Amino acid sequence: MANNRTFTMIKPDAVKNGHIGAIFSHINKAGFRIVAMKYTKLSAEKAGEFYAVHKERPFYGELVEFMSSGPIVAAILEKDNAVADFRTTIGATNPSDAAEGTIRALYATSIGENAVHGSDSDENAEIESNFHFAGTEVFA
Ligand code: 3AN
Repeated sequence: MANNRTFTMIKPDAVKNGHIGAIFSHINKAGFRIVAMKYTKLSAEKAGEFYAVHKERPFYGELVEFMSSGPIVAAILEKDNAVADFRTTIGATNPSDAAEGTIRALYATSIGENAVHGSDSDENAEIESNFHFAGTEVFA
């Protein structure tokens, strides 16, 4: 994937708290275009697979349980410098460290339930996009 796309999920906490619309509005205002989107729910098995890189971390079980606890929205976003710019738009992993006005500062409740996912590299953006959207149409 070129450096103009990233992958995001609106996590179960933000969906449950009614923030889907506000978060996508924020994403659009930050200059990203949505090129694929899906309202779905991860099984524990699928969530475990998605977060396999964190398998050895102490919070892995909690993370898998949370990410499979309710519906999510998965999306592919397009913008120049998408991965880095989206990480800036969402803010730090822990909402109490997230810069003012970022999505996590506005909508996250804790380090574990932090409202949104954003890919951390072009390579992972491609892997994560394929995880959710392989075989479905992505609009340019
Ligand atoms: P980010 O999502 O900002 O890239 P990572 O990759 O370090 O952060 O962590 C992946 C996910 O794991 C986070 N979005 C968060 O939901 C969860 N997580 C990270 N650190 C902790 C922690 N100390 N306790 C509970 N959950 C955590």
